[in-house]
Amino acid sequence: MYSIKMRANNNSKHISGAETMCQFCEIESTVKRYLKKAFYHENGDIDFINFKIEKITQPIQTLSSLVIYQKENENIRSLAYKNNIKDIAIEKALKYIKSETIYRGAIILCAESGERLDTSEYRGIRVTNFSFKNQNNSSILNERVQDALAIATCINSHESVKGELCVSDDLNYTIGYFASNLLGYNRIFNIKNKNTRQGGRVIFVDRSIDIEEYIEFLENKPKLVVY
Ligand code: PML
Ligand code: MG
Repeated sequence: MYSIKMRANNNSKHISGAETMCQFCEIESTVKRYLKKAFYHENGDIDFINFKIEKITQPIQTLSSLVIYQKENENIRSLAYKNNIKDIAIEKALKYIKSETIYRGAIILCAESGERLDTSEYRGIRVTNFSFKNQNNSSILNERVQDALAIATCINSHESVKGELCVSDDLNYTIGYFASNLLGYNRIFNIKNKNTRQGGRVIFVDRSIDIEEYIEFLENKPKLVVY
């Protein structure tokens, strides 16, 4: 297996990114797919693209996918409340999501105080070295949802994680989600207005988490998410 990572910018501003793990024979088609994604992205033209392709040498950990739920009027605060994530942490998360900075990865906050615990500054922590296997051929699982579900499953598989909030930074994609190990992957419709890049991913954790070990798991441990 090989890990493939792509990120593309314009004027140093993040436009598009993608990652997966695949077999040798799938590298070419995956790179082509990612080239297309980067060069024809609704977020705009790009002037820089970076690919990283690495052979996987570590053993792959298998994770069972979170279950998907979708309700008309899902509410971020009530989902967060059920996971013991405090209002102050949600306010902080929404500030990061609505800020001008476009992070490539996730921000990690203390679920109690809202204090930021990772030190990745403007980059954010990116979940990489994962792939998704759809055993059910479920119809709502387009490529975007598969990716989001895989990332959410990896993020929420750690016992010290209380939940995650995600709002797409794609200009016109208005479905986001709140995920937790307890409540699954809850899609939230109209989480943002159209025509804005405001978005991001925030992970809420217990302060006792071994943050270095958790980040190592998210970024480097090979993970296979099975749905
Ligand atoms: C993204 O790809 O920009 C994040 C999408 C998150 C929501 C996916 C969904 O459930 O529709
Ligand atoms: Mg995006």
